[in-house]
Amino acid sequence: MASKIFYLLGIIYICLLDKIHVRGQECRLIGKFDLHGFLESKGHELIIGGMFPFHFRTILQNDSAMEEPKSPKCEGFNFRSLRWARAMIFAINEINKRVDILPNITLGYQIFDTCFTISKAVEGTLSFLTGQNETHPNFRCSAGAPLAAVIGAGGSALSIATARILGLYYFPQVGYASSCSVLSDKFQFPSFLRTIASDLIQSKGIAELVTYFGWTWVGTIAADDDYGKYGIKLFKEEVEKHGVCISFSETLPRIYNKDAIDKIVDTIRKSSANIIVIFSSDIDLSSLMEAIAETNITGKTYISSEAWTTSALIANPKYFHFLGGTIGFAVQKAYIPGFEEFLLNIHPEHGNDDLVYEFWEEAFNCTWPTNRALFYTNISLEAAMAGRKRNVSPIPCTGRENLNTSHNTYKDVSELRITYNVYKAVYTIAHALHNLDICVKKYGPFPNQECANVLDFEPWQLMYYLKTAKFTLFTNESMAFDDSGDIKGNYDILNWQWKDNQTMSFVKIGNYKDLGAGSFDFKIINSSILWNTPNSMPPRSV
Ligand code: TCR
Repeated sequence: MASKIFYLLGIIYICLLDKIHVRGQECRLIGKFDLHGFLESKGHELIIGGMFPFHFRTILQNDSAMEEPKSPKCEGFNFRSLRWARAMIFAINEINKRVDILPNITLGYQIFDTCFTISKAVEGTLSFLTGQNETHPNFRCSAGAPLAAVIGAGGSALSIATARILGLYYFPQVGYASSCSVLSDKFQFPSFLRTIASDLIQSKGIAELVTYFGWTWVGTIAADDDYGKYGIKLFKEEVEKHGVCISFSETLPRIYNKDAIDKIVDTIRKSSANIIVIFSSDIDLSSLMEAIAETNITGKTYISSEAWTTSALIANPKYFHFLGGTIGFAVQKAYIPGFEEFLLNIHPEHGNDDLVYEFWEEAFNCTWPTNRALFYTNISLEAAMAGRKRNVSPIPCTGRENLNTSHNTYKDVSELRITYNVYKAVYTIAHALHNLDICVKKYGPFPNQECANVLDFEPWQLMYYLKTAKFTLFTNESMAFDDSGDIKGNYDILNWQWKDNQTMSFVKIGNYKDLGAGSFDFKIINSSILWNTPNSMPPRSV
């Protein structure tokens, strides 16, 4: 029964591999937010793991064979992914307060930073599964309570790498942004499910859009990862069936390379194709956009894949003159009641968490002395700055900076799409655990009609309940997974229209929905499209 003990929930354990000790031992806390939420413990605890790209990249380190290799540090703070992680915590808090889902279980979380790199994601996965000196997976005891499932790992390349490891143990993983079609292959990724549809559907949709407007000559650009390459491959296969020709196919460099970017810009300039389809994350695309902005290339219409359709990084005023009129696919969005207040309720003084300090410093362009105690003893800013690796602002943070008046992607709740997928992933796991918990003795799904025990189950037992999970979200949207662990694709088609010189608005001009059995609902409202062409008419690309 629910115990009446109140205690502080919401400790986010972001543990480094070299520091993590599982089996209930010490786990170095480098992230701890949300210390102001008091929740009634419902009794036993289960942990959900999470992986998010809080940083854009790892810092390249000098290779030295003379010392023990260290896990690289990361840089480039990613506001958007902090919002995703906070959505995970928000959903967990919501479920913990509910009496109709898991009434006797309190969910906790353990979250790792993938730094947008495969190696960090793999490192996090191994930390989930093992202890410091352990070679055997130990997923029942991670972070003091049993680890039930993992959410993540973000981009497809990262999920593919981590799903191969987790799949060995049939350990449940629920992706929120990994849309690459290969992840549907259950021989390779037996324990992977996702709350985002496979790009198979999106690529078909983009192909349908291209043929709808009669464009027969298009260029393509792909990120140099599984997402970009498979997305463009499927798109090409689809359009070629309709006689569309590919004028050029370029791949974005993974690591910034000026010559490679200049070559792509040159190809775009020389090509007579006016339609350019780009499958890439916004992070990988930003250097190309930066380079195009420095040229006078206009008159092209870009077709965006879901990962950059509503990206604040790309929908930036400095790119408006050539990106207005972009058409893109986007997954369903939702307004999540209470989430905005939850996002704003973040402050470094609520817990001494490196990630929140970093967030604050980046959001307000100021420097917080190394820790709170030092701050209050008036340590000099120079002393605080010494020992910092990243560039810091010479302005000290006061703690009175106001998040309400700052502009950043973290607190922008107007386009909760991947954020909503994270929320769905948490609910999927909670519903599966709940169904496992309410199994009636002698009527269970396992051999001899056995049930599993929610306090001591095997990963494959939870997999059964995840695959069969069916529930309705507060938006009335129903969730269910097919045999590949996929959900049905349902996209908004958005058009980039600038409102003034400050903001780009993403106007819905249609939709593309998988109705099942090979049929799709494709709708476009031509009259609401803004075309960035001299005569404001649809471009021709033949
Ligand atoms: N699938 C991409 C990653 C990704 C993403 C996003 C990243 C998607 N949507 C939005 C940042 C923001 C879709 C992948 O790699 O599978």
